[in-house]
Amino acid sequence: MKNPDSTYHVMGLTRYVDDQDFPQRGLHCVVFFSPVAKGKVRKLDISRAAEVRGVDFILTARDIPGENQIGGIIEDEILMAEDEVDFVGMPMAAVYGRTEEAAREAVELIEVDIEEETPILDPREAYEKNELIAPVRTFTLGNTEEAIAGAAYVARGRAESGAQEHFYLETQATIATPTEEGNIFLSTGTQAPTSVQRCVAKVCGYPMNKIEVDVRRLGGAFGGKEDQANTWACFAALGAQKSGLPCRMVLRRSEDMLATGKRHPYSSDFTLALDREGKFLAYKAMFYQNAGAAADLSTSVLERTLFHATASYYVPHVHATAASCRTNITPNTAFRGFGGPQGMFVFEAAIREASRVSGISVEELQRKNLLKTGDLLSYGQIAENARAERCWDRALEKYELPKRMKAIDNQREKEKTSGKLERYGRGYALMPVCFGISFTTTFLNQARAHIHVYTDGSVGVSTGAVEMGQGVNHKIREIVSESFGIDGTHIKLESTNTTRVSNSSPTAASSGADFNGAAALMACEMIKERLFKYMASTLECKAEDLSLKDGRLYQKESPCEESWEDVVIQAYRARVQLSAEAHYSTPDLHFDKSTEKGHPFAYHTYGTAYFEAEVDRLLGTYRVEKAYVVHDLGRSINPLIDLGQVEGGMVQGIGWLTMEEMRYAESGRPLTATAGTYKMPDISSAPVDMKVEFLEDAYNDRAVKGSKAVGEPPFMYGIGAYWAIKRAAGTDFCSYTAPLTPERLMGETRGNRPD
Ligand code: QUE
Ligand code: MOS
Repeated sequence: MKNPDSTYHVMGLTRYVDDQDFPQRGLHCVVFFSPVAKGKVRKLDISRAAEVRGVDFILTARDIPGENQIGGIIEDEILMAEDEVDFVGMPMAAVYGRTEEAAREAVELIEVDIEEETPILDPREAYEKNELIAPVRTFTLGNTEEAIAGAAYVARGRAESGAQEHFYLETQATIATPTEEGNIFLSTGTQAPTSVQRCVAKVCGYPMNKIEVDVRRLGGAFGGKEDQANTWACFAALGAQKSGLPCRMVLRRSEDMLATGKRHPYSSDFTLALDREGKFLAYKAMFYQNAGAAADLSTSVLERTLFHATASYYVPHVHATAASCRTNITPNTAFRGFGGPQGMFVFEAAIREASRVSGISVEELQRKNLLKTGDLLSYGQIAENARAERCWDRALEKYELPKRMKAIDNQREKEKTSGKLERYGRGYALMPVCFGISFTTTFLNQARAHIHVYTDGSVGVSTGAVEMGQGVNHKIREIVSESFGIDGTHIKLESTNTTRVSNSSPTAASSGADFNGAAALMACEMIKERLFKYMASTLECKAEDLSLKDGRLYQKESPCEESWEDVVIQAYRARVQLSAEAHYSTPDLHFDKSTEKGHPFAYHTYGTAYFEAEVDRLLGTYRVEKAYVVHDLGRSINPLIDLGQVEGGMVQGIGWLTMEEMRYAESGRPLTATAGTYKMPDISSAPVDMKVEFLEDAYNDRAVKGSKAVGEPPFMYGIGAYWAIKRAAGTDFCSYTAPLTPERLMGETRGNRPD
């Protein structure tokens, strides 16, 4: 079934937050950001700004009626600075004007005097100074030291991965409208409507029931609107609360890039021990996460790094420690993969180092150690129905990879023997992915759906899922359409609204369709059961014999007189309830943080990607030419949507490790916080030749209708592109540092390590 959203997107008819009509009398909020990364606030003078024509009022920390506190997991983040500033881009004051221009003019006139202190930018330095967001965590399995002592080869090294800007097309945006009795309605761009509701209530000093959050759709999010939408919703709400007028808060691109958190940079140490045949024996790792100035979701991100520390491989002895380190940059946040990519990147680096010290090829090490069904993971869960080997082997066969790899190896051999380097070098890499599906915070694995069948047979569906371009609404439409046996055009996906579906988890962790789709299916079943019971009584047949298909009622295999619409109106007249609410919670999940063991994931998603890259060794430029993937999606609910997720995720992953570089001056000021200074991957950086096969015969009995979650896992394929480029340049074993920008690659080919 075609996703109707695609038509509206292409025609430019889709409406985002700032496309709504905004009343002329409404206020526009513009925030004043700290220009300093760390220091004591001596003076914050808003007097000149307040005199600007068209400015109604300016709020600072002490004007907040509720709490100046927006921390979600840990209460360590304030909305506006008080006596100190912790990062460049920290909100210090909010100006509310009759026009955006007036508010911007006023912001320029705010004066601050900040006693500057030396900021901490490096997570290792923060760790040394004991600047930790939370106590370190360690996952252990077996006896690592003993295994390392008895190993044939031991590889040691260090790996670095960088930040990543989400670059959602729609910047952070909220319109807050006061309704009666001081209540506030927020139309906002968030992945977590309940989180916005809770946060705004706290800052406004209200109970949650006075705040209604409504989300139609987002123009992209990628994790960047999970916790970080709260801040901007609070500013809009505060303005509406104080003035009684609608209030609009929409960030400019440069403000968004300056003030919102990114993917966490990591600096990591690894030790990988193997036996003579190349079997992994033990893995030791220490991860230093650059959390930024406050916790945000960092501790959960850190946890996922540990869950994915050994990537797609079985390692019998593991000792992985991770520290969330407080620094003076924007609090970093969720970003597709949520710490998983950072962990897996380090392990893939360890494999390269292991290949260097053992002389065993990277691909042999990878294939030999892939997870198998029954393998025990460091966190106590056993890999069930592991499809790592199936995906790998299928990729080799389907894309004739041994032949391809051989041809590239031959060029390299020729260069080695002749001692003459060609200008253009080619390289390949395989990247297996295994990603655990579920929120690792167990209680978040729940969702609700509310379905109305109207008397004309049309259907309205509300869930806690937020549509952000990933197609979750359409997947749910497909599920409802199949269950009721009616065409998708009769089914409307309502906005995500906290008054219709409450206490929703963020749409995150790749599980929006899993949970909300399952809840929607349950609600459909409840309504169907009532309809069949009633129709069985009028038709004098058994309810079990009735079904709905092609817009019609069926008794056993034969169509009845009654269409779907007839059934609905007859049931209504017989006073049958035509609405249902259902609650889904993922079964069998548990995790004990005191032992770091349990069963945190409903299942794992697997896949393998093969990359070929070409490097111009003279210029340091490169192209990722081929990306061939075999991905396990279970039984896809909508293959076209899933294909888009796999391709898009992969390109985003390539961007993270190759061209996207967030740089900071020593003062802590970001140097690349504009669209003009930060290089995003685009259509021309996508692999020219991209092929994706979904693993066949791959039904998954742990998610709705046999499907598998798709959002995050493909991101990590991008790691393979990094290694393909390095091999093409002949620097595969030289400095495991990302992003691999052309200038870094040049440095590496010249033998100097820029880092
Ligand atoms: C992927 C994940 C998680 C996630 C987001 C992802 C995850 C998780 C959370 C989380 C935890 C606590 C919160 C919250 C979200 O988010 O595992 O809002 O308060 O626990 O993209 O795996
Ligand atoms: Mo998350 S990184 O919002 O799935």
